[in-house]
Amino acid sequence: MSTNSDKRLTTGWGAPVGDNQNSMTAGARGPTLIQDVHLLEKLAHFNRERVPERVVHAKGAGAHGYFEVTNDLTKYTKAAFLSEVGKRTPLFVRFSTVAGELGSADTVRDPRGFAVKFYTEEGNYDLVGNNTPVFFIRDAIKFPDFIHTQKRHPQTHLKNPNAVWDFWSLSPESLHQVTILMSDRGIPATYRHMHGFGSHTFKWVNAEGRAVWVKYHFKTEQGIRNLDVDLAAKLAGENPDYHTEDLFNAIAGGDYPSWKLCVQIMPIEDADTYRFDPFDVTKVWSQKDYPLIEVGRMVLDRNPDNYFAEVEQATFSPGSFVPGIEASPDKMLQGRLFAYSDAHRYRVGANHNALPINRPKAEVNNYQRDGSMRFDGNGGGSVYYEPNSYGGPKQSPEHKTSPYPVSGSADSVAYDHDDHYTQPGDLYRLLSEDERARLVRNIVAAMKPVEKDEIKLRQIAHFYKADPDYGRRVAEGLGLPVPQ
Ligand code: HDD
Repeated sequence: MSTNSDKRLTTGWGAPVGDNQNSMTAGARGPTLIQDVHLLEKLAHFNRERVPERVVHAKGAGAHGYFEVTNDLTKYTKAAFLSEVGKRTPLFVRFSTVAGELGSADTVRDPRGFAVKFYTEEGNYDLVGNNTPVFFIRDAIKFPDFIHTQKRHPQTHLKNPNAVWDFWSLSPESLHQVTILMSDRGIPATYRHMHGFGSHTFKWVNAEGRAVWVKYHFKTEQGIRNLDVDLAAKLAGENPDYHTEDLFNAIAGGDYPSWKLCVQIMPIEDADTYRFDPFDVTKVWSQKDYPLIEVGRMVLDRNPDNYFAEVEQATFSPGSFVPGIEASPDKMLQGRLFAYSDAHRYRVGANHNALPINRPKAEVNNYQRDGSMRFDGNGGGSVYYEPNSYGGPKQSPEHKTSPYPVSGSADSVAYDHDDHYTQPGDLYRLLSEDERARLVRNIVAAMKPVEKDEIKLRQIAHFYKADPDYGRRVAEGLGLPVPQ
C-alpha cells in the first residue's frame, strides 16, 4: 500500500476533519448528534460504495498492457492501430468467470471472459471475447434464458443442474461449447495459461473499401495449462481468488504474460457457399480452409492502481469499433451490439465513457451533453447541436460503414444449418484417451444430480450423435441405456 503521511484528512467537500475516531455525542455517554456531518457523510457514502455487479462476468481481474503489430495486414484492414509493423497501442484487459457473483471462486468450471480494450488513435476498439472459440447459443434472443439456467434457482437460491441440462439438451447447438467446457480446458490453470477468441465473425475493411470476414485468436505464449478437478475444488475453498492473485503477482514480479494475436480471413463471397453459415458462433472455421495469420503481440505489464476505478468500472462493448473493423450479421453479435452499452448505462451511468479507464486516448468531440455525473467540462460553451454555423465537429464520410447488401423478408428465422454434431464429434475424436476419460468423468459428475432421466437421455442422445463412443460412455457412467 502506498503511504501519504503528510496529508491532512478531509471531508468529501475538502474541509479538515477534527475527529475521525469518535462520533459527536450529547455528553460523553449521550446519543449521537445529527450535527456530526462528517459522520453522516461517512456512513452515507459507505452505503453507496457498490455499483450493481455485472449480470454475467461479475468476478474478474484486469491488467494494462500494450499491443504491438508484428505483421502488415493493411491489405485487409485500414484500422490505424494495425497500420505498421512495430506500432504499439496501449490496452486494458479484463478476464472473468461467467456465472458466479463478484466474490465467487476463480477455479470453477466455466468459460472465461477475455475482454480487451485497445486505446487506438481513432477511438477505443473493444474485443469482448472468451477463452473459447464458440458459444452455447447462436441467437441473442436465447441469452437471458440461457443465463437464467447458469444462475441460481429463484426459490432455493442454489445452482440448478436440472435447469442447466434441460436447457442444453433442448438447445443442441450448445453441444460444441458444452464439450469444450467439460474438457480439461473448462478449468484453466490461470488466466495466463489460456487462449482468447473474438468468437464471432467480424468484418475488416481496407483503405480501398474492400472487405473480408475475420475471426480473432489470441494464443497464449505461456502455453495452455489446466487445473486438475480435485485441485480446482480444493483451491475454490482455500483460495477463491487464485486466478486474480496469480495475475497480479505475475505482473508485480515482472513476469509479464503475453499472447500472439492471429486472425483467420475469409473472402466476403465465401460466406455464401461455405459448408455451414460462417456467422454461426457455435462453429469454428477450419484452419485448413482459413489458416491462422499472425497480426501482433499483446503484453500485460502493469497492474491496476485501483480495482474499483479500473476493473469494476471498465465498460467493454462489442459495438466499440474503429474505422476498418465492423460487425457481421452474426445474430448473437447483433444482440450484443445493444446489450453491453445498455448494461453500462444502467450499471455505471450514461457518462461511463468519460471515466478515466474508459476514456479514449483519441479526442472526443460530439454533441452529447449533460447526464448524471458529468465531471468533465461538458463541452463548455461550444456549439451543442448540428447542423450549425459555428464550426462544430463534422462527420467524416470516408469513415462510413462499408455497405452490405441484404435481401429477403423481415421474419424470425432459425439458422438453416442443423448439424450440431460434426464439430463436437471431431473435437472428441481429437482428444487422447486420457482426455476423453476425464471429459466423460466431468460430464457424468455434472449430470448425476439432474432429477429427470428424460433430460439425461435427451442429452446422451446428443453426445451419441456427435460420436457413438462419446454417448455410450456417458450413458454407462450414468447407468442409463445406450441410445440405439
Ligand atoms: Fe457477454 C459481459 C463475453 C454473449 C450480454 N460478456 C461479458 C463479458 C465478456 C463477455 C468477456 C465481460 C466484460 C467485462 O470484463 O466487463 N458474451 C461474451 C461472449 C459472448 C457473449 C464471448 C458470445 C460469443 N453476452 C452475450 C450475449 C449477450 C451478452 C448474447 C446478450 C444479448 N455480456 C452481456 C452483458 C454483460 C456481458 C449482460 C454483463 C455486464 C457487461 O456486459 O458489461 O451485457
